[in-house]
Amino acid sequence: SKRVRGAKLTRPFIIGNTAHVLPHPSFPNPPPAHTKAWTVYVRPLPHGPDLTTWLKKVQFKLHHTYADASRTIEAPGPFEVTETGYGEFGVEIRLYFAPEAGEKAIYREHYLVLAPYGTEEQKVVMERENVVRAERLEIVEFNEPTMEFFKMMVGE
Ligand code: SLL
Repeated sequence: SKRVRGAKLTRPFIIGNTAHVLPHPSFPNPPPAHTKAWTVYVRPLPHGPDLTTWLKKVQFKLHHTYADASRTIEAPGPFEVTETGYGEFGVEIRLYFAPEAGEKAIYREHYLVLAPYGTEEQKVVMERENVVRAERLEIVEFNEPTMEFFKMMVGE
């Protein structure tokens, strides 16, 4: 499809993880060496629009110590992986776009944060509530989008 010259579409999204210390009621009978449960995710902003107009598939590549280290989540998601384990590592994340975009997948890395961080006060709250959350805002840019994709995105 023809490209819209000079146009640029940008879309924000969140990449992050939550983590809990085990034992935890939501994660019964973890393997004995596992001390944490976590979820890594690609999400819309709070109250933000759904991502699935442009995001069709997310591949999360976990540490090789996991069976089936490559986890693929198709739209409509949720684009997340929940696991238990014992250590932090970088999750390799590939975002696959709507075919109309005519764009290759993009790559991001998210290093899992499993331990409380920040100020002493922040750490105390994380420990007390037994939840660590580490998120960052990401942006995807579509430069000179195809006409077809431009119409989909503007009409969303
Ligand atoms: C560390 N460099 O040792 C890191 C590696 C790997 C974490 C962490 C696997 C769990 C399973 C798991 O937690 N791997 O056995 O399925 O801190």
